[in-house]
Amino acid sequence: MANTSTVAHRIEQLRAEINDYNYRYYVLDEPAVPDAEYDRLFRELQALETQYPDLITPESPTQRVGATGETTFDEVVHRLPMLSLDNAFTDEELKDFDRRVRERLGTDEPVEYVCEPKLDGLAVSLHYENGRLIQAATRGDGYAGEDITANIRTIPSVPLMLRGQGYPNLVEVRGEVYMPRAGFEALNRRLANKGDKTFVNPRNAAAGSLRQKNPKVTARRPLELCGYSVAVVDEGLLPDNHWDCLNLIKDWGFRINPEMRKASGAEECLDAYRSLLDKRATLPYEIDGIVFKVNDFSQQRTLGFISRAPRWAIAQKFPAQEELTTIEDVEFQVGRTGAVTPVARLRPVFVGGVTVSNATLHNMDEIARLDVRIGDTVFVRRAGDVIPQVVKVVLDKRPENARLIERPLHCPVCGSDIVQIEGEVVARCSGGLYCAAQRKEAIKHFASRKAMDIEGLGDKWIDILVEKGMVKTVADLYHLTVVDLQSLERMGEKSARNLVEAIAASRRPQLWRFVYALGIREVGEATAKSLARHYGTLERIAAASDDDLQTVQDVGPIVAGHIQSFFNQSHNKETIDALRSAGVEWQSESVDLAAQPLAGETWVLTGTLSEMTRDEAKEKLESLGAKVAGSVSAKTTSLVAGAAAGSKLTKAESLGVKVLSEQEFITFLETRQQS
Ligand code: 5U1
Repeated sequence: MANTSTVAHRIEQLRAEINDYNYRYYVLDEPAVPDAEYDRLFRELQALETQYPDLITPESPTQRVGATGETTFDEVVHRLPMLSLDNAFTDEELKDFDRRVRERLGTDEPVEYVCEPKLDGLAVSLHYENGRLIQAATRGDGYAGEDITANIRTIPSVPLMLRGQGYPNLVEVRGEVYMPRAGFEALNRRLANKGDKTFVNPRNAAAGSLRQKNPKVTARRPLELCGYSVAVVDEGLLPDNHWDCLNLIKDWGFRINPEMRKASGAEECLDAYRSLLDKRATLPYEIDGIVFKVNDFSQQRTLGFISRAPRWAIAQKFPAQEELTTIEDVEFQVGRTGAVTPVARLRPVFVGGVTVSNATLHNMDEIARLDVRIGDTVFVRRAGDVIPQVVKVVLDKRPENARLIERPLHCPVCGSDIVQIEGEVVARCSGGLYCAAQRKEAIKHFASRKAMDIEGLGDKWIDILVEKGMVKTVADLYHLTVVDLQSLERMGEKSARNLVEAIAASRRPQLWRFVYALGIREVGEATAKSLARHYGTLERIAAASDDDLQTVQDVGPIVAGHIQSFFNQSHNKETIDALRSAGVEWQSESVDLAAQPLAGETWVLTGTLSEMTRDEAKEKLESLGAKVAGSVSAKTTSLVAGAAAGSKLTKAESLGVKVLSEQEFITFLETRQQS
């Protein structure tokens, strides 16, 4: 490229294109180009800017990191204080708030509110002059915060330059910086692998990331910004209500929360609270409540402020996801593969909406990393559907008689030695199937819903059958008689008959279920399906070489090793033979992948299905060769939308993905299964 004006033009073109792709990705949640294409454009821009450094501007998307040096943390006095929010902890408190609002406005009519998720992050203020980001500050004490401009610039969803032309010359946008769950978990894994301290929750991780002096460190942290209000504005007009204002800042390039909605009166606010609470665990970020704001700005002005909080807004809180409790004891449990896991017995505590009295401590390395002892006061965290975790010890509260946790030398169930192979974090009981715990767990796994699906054979019955010596291996299940079962306490004739019938009904499983039921280490449902589809018969899986196994989807060297060692052990071969002799006949599968009607397609299921369960729908699709994914992307072939489908449906529609109602899906399956 010869002359500078052609180069300048190309640079402008690239910046506009990259900014647009960023906007679509971070604000609209609609990626418009594959990552590779984005990277190509970005590298082209970087190369041109390296060649022509005079053409670099601070707003260029290549200049997020380091362009303004180190973070200064200088004091920034807010031109308008950054207020806090009053809280409502009950429905009654929310209704009282709404009643006060109507009294002050002198109206009996329902008031219109905007309901927004309250993100669990940090409030920040961003100043733009002639569209350019000139300063970013933390909330601080509400009156003055700290200058974090260099750090904020590294967050990809923060516009360095506002979009369009219609923005005021001077404007302050406020919002929340937060760390999405997936990024938080990946960051903590990374820190733990390096032996560094991990963060207790995404909020602390976001705060720690913004507190960095070196913006390069912040740039490596997966932060996002969501805008929620406009504060100081010069020479520009804003809409007359909050809802339109949020949509306006979206046009300027800010991400706003896609879950926000309007509500008329307190009852609709409470509906919004309940539906957001239901959705909480499925959101990709953490929220600690919902904020209700009077929509109309003139009504907001009439209502005014009281001390440091507006009278026109309130946050209704969700149950806390972290609480303090004490570790009363630590026990060691033995799993299906002999893994010995320390489990903390806790003083029961209500956290994340349930009462928690146990939490896994994973392994001895984790105990050392947390420096946890019996008697300690700890933070317990339960976010979404995640199992409760001990995330931090409060050292100041450690009692003098706190006891160190020692790994037992012998299995607490069978007394065999516990061994820990060098380089492995997990310690295992060496008792194998001699150990009742391992036998019990292996049988529970074999009978479970996703494996052989033996209805009525719950964990309690398996415990009893193993303890009484009636079942030693999974094959013994198929020899149980009604008379045997009736001898058990609280097992009537009808239940015994039902159970024998349920066991008999499991005799012809699909191959993948049988492979999964065998309990081979690290062979989960998806890997079992891949193996069954790839090899078609159990004999072929058992005979496959290490290299060949690694050509199967999801199978790497470790899993291939586990599969081979499983089939090489004589007691496993004996169990498979015994199952065959007991009449269990697993079904071979077609291995002609290309012949499967949905081969190469990716489907997503969302909403509530009424005619079948999600698992049944997934199984049907997979049996036709489709992959079933958990989220919608440009790669999705079709989406099945059941009742009350939400954001996945919206995303699929915006990406032009084919959408089928449940009825259309059933018709589709019928035609496919006939053909
Ligand atoms: N979504 C949202 N979070 N949040 C926090 N809106 C919002 N508004 C706030 C705060 C502190 O304050 C204004 C109502 C003043």
